[in-house]
Parts: sequence; structure tokens; C-alpha cells
Amino acid sequence: MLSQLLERKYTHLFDIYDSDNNGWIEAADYMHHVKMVTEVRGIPADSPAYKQFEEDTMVRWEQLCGIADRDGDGRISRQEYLESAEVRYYMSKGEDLVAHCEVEYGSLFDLFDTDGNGYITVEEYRDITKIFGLEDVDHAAVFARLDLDGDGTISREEMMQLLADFFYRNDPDAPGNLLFGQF
Ligand SMILES: [Ca+2]
Ligand SMILES: [Ca+2]
Ligand SMILES: [Ca+2]
Ligand SMILES: [Ca+2]
Repeated sequence: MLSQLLERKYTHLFDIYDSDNNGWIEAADYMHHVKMVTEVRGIPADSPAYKQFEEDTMVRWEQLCGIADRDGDGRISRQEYLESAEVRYYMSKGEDLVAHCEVEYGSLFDLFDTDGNGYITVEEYRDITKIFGLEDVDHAAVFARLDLDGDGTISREEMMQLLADFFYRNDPDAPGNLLFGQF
């Protein structure tokens, strides 16, 4: 059984991914995500970069389906999502959490780091909150808490700590809980 806190966090993330709020994560939600990311990054719909991002995103969708779509109906219910998150949670037990995060959720860093220079700025974080539909997040205040060493950016190492907080830790005060806004 997952703790209440973990279940709330995973449910919150499910709701973000389920961009049309129909109760399932589907390929259409991932396509919406592609549209939002490329719009924010200023990538034209007919460019090779768009095609590439679309392809990469569909690979991630297939991967999620492979793990989470237990009944094989081509979409992920909330229950299926929670079960797959729980499996990953128990797989992390006794492991180095940061290393585990790099394998399971490392692609999230690349999503946040829009220009790919190896760290996340407050502007990039603001863009992500927009992409995720978190319009009411005070991104500057949240960013200040996520920037663990206070140097003004989020490094890959910090991001893995934050992801470990979010996905694997039961501490209600852990900064990484705020990574995807309030829940
Ligand atoms: Ca949906
Ligand atoms: Ca399913
Ligand atoms: Ca960056
Ligand atoms: Ca930092």
C-alpha cells in the first residue's frame, strides 16, 4: 500500500498528464503535451525538430503503456497509473534513490531544461508550469524552494533530489513535493 502522501502526489501527476480531464491518460494527452511544449519553445509544427519531439514523446507514451496499461485497452486509468507508480516505488527500496530517479524519471530533467544547457532557470520553470496547465502556481516562490543550494538555477543533481522527494519520499515538507505545483 502506498502512503496517503505518495498517493496524493501520484494522483496529482496523473491529473496533470490527463490534460483533457477525461479520467484516462491517452495518446491524445501526449499529443496535447507535444503541442504545448513546441508552442512554448517556439518550434514550428512543420519543422524537423517538431517531428523529432513528437516521435520521442510517442516512444515515451509506448513505454508508459508497456508498464502501466495492464488491461491493454490502449489508455491508462488512474488505478493503472497508481499501480505502476507503486511498482516503481517498491523497486526503489534499498537502492540509491538519486540513481534510480535518473533511470526512471531522468527524461523529466530534459523536458524542464528547455535550452539543454544542463540547468533549469526560473524562466524555464515558469514555462513548464504553463505546459502543465499550472497557471496559478507562484513559480518564482516555488522555484526558490526547489533551488536547494540557492545559486539561482536547478542543476541535474538537484533535480534528481527533487524527483526522489516527489516520487519516493514520505516527508510532507520535502521541497521536491512542490515540483509539479500544489497538490
Ligand atoms: Ca485524458
Ligand atoms: Ca488500460
Ligand atoms: Ca536551461
Ligand atoms: Ca541550485
